[in-house]
Amino acid sequence: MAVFLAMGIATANELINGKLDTIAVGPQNYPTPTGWMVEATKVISGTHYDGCSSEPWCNVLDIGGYGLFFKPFQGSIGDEITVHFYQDNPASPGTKYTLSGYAAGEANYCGFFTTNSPPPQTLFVIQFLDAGNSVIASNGFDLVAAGLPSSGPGSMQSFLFTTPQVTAPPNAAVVRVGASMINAYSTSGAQSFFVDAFELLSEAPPGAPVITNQPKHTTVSAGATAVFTVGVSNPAGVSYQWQFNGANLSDGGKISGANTATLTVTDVSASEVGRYRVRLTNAGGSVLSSEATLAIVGINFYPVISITGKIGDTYRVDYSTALEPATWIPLSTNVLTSSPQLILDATSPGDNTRFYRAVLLQ
Ligand SMILES: [Ca+2]
Repeated sequence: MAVFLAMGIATANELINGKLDTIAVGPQNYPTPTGWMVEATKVISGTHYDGCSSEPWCNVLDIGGYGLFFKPFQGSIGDEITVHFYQDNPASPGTKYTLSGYAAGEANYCGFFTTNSPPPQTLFVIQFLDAGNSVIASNGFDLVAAGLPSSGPGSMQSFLFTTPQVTAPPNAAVVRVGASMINAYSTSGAQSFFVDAFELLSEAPPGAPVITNQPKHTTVSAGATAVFTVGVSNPAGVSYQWQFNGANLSDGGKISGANTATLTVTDVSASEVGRYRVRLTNAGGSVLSSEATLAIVGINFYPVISITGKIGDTYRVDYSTALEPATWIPLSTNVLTSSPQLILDATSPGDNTRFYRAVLLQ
């Protein structure tokens, strides 16, 4: 296993879809990971839409997922291809970051050779942008120098690369991380480069909010209310911004408390199921909570009525929610094909109590 220097790490993965397992067709010709950007250009030909794609055979860790397949063969000497793959997240000055991820090349990948000019580069990248979206600091970590394996996707899972820790400079508003393949060109066969399963970990600066209680995974029944809370040891001057699947929430509809320590989600349905987290900010910096999932569970017990009688006879099953007085409501009419015959009451979970009777029909 090849590693960069790993430093102290404080919080959970800040990336959305860091494992690259959720994919969609965007501006590129083929599916790429959602929540991530791809910028590919060739020196002469210009913008290119097939510099990389999501593929199942370069996936690591989670069965059934995808990794990212970089395509140096789309370039040529003199018309080299450069592919930047990245995700942007909010950052605050003084926060320290490390990026880790899995990577591998194939034996003939151009990045293993330095004879061309300009030479190819194969990097993990951590950049910082200011509020105007201008890059104010750029850190590239050379994967080949760090021991990028050359045995293709099969070698990826043994090579988790972790960058040195870098600090967001003054005026940093955004941290941009990912992988870049620069000045790449076609060689012959077995020449690709792969990445998967990124984690961006941060360490907030002194004075930033300190989380003492992380939001917890929550399971409710459909239509119920879910509550997420975060605890902070230094709450003075802290502002809160809750997120759902990485996007900022605001109050309204089913959501309240989006800018407080407690987020309330009412009338939970499938569209509210997902990942919740909160960003806490004060004058000292900002910190992101770990993710808590919201799930719906419906566990119900269904009564089964057993009728013993003559095969071919017809029974109506009635139910009532009380016995004195009883108001019998027909549930089903059944011709016995066996004895006893079992009849499930799938409508029962709405009532706390039900009584049943079977009536032989003449
Ligand atoms: Ca993956």
